[in-house]
Amino acid sequence: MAIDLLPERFDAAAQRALLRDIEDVVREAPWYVPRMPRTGKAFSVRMTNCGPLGWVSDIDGYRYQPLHPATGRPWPAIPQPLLDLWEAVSGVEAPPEACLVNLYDSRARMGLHQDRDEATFDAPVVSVSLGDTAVFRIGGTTRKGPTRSVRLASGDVVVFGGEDRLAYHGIDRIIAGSSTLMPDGGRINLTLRRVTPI
Ligand code: MD3
Ligand code: FE
Repeated sequence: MAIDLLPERFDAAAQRALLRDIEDVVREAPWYVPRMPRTGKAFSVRMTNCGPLGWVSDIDGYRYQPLHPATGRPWPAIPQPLLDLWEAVSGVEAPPEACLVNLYDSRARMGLHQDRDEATFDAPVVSVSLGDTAVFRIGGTTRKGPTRSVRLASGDVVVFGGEDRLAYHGIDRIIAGSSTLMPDGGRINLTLRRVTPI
């Protein structure tokens, strides 16, 4: 499987519908500021989640939990278009358990990292980009070694599985003004994941 890029998997109308679904999620589960473990330094990205489990990061560490860290309420359900996408592209029978929602303004970045807080790496991570184009970087499974740069535009879907499930990756920058989907600009990325073994 490795990396499967599906350009504009969501057309303009589907992007607007998905953005409305995410606005509903954010009303129930407001954006929070993730912080680095130990140092407490704030991320430049704002986050929320939907699904049974949500990824959170604070001074105590990274983890998945069933409740919003600020409201104490369960995360809202994953919107149906995302469940349909997972069924179509993941190759996994079981539904996703977590959908992390990342919000980037034009200055936000995400440093090179691996996603390894899940108890299983068998299922792929499925990513959906909305709004301004991101300059995404992906390398191999060690921090050193070559990387390549890929632009992720609104409506693009990427499936990261197989040997690339543990690839180092990050967001170098956001290209301001590259999309009109979000009234104030910026980018939203959705990542669908399995957290526990199937
Ligand atoms: C490759 N998000 O939430 S999505 C993250 O655009 C994250 O917000 C970025 O990295 C974003 O952890 C990149 C693409 C992505 C997501 C997960 C991956 C690529 C991945 C997991 C393994 C390999
Ligand atoms: Fe990641």
